[in-house]
Amino acid sequence: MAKKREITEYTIDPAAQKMIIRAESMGIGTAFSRADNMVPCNIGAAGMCCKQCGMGPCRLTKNGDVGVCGASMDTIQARNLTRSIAAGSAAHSDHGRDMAFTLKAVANHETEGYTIKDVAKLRQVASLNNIKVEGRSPDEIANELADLYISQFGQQRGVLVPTKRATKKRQELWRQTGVLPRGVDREVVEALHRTHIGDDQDYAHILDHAIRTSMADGWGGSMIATDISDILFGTPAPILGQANLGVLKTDMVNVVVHGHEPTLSEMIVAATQDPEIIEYAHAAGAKGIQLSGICCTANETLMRQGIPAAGNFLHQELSIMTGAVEAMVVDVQCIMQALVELASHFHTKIITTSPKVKITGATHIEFDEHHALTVAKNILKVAIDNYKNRGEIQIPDDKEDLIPGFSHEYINYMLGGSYRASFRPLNDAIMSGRIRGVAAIVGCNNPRSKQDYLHVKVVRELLKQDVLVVQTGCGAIASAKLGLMLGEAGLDQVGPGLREICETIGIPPVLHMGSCVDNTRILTVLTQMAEEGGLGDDIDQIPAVGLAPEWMSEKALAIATYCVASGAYVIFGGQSPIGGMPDRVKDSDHVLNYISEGWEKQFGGKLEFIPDPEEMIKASLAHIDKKRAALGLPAWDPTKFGKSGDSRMLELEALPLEQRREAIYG
Ligand code: NFS
Repeated sequence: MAKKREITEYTIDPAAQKMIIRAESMGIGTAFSRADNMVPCNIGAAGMCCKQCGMGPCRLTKNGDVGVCGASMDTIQARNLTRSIAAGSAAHSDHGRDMAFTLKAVANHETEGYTIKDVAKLRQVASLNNIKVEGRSPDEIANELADLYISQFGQQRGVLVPTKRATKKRQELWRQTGVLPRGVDREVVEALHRTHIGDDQDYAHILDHAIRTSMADGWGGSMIATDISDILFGTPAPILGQANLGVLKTDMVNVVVHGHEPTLSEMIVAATQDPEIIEYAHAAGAKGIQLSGICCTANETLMRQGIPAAGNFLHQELSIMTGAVEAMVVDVQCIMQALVELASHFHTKIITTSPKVKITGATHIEFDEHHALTVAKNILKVAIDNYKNRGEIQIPDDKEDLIPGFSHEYINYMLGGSYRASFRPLNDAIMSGRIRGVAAIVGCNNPRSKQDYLHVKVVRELLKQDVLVVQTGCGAIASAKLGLMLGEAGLDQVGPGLREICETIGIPPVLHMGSCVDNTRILTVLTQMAEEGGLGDDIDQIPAVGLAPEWMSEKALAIATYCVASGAYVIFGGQSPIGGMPDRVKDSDHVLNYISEGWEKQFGGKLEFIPDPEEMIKASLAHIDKKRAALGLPAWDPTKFGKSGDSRMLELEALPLEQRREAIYG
């Protein structure tokens, strides 16, 4: 039975609540109301339905049921999960491929508007890949690097080159378990082949290929995407930004960029600064152009340019509900088809730009890197021309400042400065127990759970327990909207040991590390922590955990799987897509157990689905403490720390002079 939830059950974000109320008063549906009306199929939701061929769909609902071809529950669940992981890996990796083509075109001066912004990163990445840098121009280096990276997608034999950045031990483990990815496309194609009717039928064997497919993403396409984005647009470093719908402006042309690939959004950023465009906006009666982002496009432009984020996944419709958006410009991934119908109630133009993504009823202005700046300017002119059509607007005033931009290079630098950049201080802080462990809290919003609630609940609780939090994707925007990413703003809510570290280094307790493809930055940080020493010799020994409390996309499943392959314990909230119905159907939990215990035996990492946030937090802390104990580190003790840093300074300042001297000099 469909059940309508209260507004406060939809989201904890006050800006979102206001826009949902507006939608309801206008009789407009949103993902929240559609989720209420759409009762999910419980058999499909548990991964117990196979629709891979025309003899079905086969729904296995009783003990011993098999499909028409004889496929067992285990095989069907393994196929379903593997296909999702293949789709997620394909999406990230195709993004990486486009970045590689753009790098090639930039190196050959075939593009308009792009340059190689970060030559230092180009040289560093080239050196990592044994490409000669001495005595060569950036274009020459970029040409060779682009060729190498383009070749990774169609490579048939050998090993993807980014896998060589893992620890030696991990590479050896991958070799022994036979999961080293050979080529990005090859692994995705093989995943689809193996899960076709009548192919691979041993569920463990299918799932081990799911590992290899996901690695083609994390240690392949996504890592390539991050490398090239940094080379072309600059490696992120801390910068001031803002987040939430309050960033939209009443007296400016609001253009919202939504999707994933920074090639388009970076050029739109550049075009907004063009005098001709600014003049065009003034002539239309606007004070200028206010650019903001949604989803990972928001993260890309926020991290590098400080362009404000209008919100995360569930804000795409809500930003249009303000009535103040002249154009929403989208490229690929996480774009709801509902946008066009929703926009028809307002003046907003939905502009698709990718040759891969068209939406019926949207305006298509195809993006082409060879004329990037011209296309970006044309898009902005369409938005400006639309300013006069604005009706009644309602922009919530909710917004928060934040400091994003914590690339792995910057984290390394901030810990030791230019001359002794190193992960040593972070490792030391974990070893001493000031920092209990590290949690990467990432992933989507899902309208089936209260927007941002699980993200923020888990983040807040782990911070209190001295766990340093790093974030990407829509999870990062959730914390940004709540003000947890601004220097000392969140520090009164964190444990004493973690507070000391944040005060000493001058960082927020929650570090924004970028978009979802930038989860590869987290792999890099963990690898460098392992190599630094003191925390074991591989990722699976580090007191760390990965969480995606509100996941919904297949990309999230791909990320989870490559993190497991890398040795991480990954916890997802919500429902498992292969959860089975162990209470009703005996043995419908083999796959669920295999991706947990089975993968842990092989890779030291595991994937689990834990819907209850309290249990999620408990499991995270138990894992962190177990890893601390295995390393022989002191058990976490919150009473030991907090007597240094800013809090100690404040205490001393409050003392009379004599006592202060006494306290300092003894
Ligand atoms: Ni990630 Fe980015 Fe957000 Fe989920 Fe979608 S935007 S790639 S998939 S919804 S975190």
